[in-house]
Amino acid sequence: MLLDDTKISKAIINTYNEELIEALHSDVAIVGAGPSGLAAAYYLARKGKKVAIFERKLSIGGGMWGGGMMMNKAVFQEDAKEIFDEFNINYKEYDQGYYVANCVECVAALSLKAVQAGARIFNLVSVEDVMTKDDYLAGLVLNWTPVDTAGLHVDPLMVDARFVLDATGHDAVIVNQLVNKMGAVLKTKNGMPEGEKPMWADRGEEQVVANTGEVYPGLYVSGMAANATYGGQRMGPVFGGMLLSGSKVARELLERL
Ligand code: 48F
Repeated sequence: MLLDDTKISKAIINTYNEELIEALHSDVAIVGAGPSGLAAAYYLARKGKKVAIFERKLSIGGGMWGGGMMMNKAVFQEDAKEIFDEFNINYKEYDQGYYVANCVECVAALSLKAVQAGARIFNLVSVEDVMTKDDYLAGLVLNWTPVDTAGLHVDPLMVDARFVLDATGHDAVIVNQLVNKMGAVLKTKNGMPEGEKPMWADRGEEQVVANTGEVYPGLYVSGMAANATYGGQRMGPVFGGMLLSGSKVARELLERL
């Protein structure tokens, strides 16, 4: 059978466009396909919620590929074991309460489960701005990442969502946009992003779960973005808290949806 070259193009263009049009209105728009965003996407999509993830890089998985200092092993603790089991990720017990998994398997499993549950991932798409209505976060402003990289002056497109999840890691990009652009008052102690505190794995892991939640009407934070917003410690190459945070934010969002 002869393959028609332009039919290949048409298949890509039509299918992608259908998905992008679907993503104009989501239950939850997730910014960042790191471990916390992917875990949240899976738990939401598996309950039938409409989830779109926007990831600025070509690759998804955020900081999980690199383990610790590029040694691609993910350490996690007892509390997170149940979630690693849910994603069918293999691991070994290194010592009592310390488990080690392969980072490549982790990212692959998180992505596969999220996508097969129905979440749509748009990679190479950067969230460059937020969309507000009165005093709630109503949606996101998107552009192709290469537009930014090339410094092109190209206007974006907009999507809306019942809720937005900032899962952008250390930079807490959406939280900071909201504060810098419109002086939004957050649910933090002083109404501002508190900034991430130094390394303390044990405390950071507890805080990342405690800090996960709604930070402004319509906007939730998870993962490292939650600690950057609420002034939690960093925890470095231990990943249990990221998945626990993703699962917690999904539970809270499911109660609201
Ligand atoms: O940083 P990242 O992996 O976030 P996370 O889920 O996990 C943190 C850990 O990887 C690690 C750690 C563990 O102990 O501390 O750092 O909190 O993933 C964040 C993703 O968001 C994307 C970014 O490319 C990355 O894949 N991202 C950041 N800004 C934007 C964005 C943006 N403006 N638009 C779209 N994606």
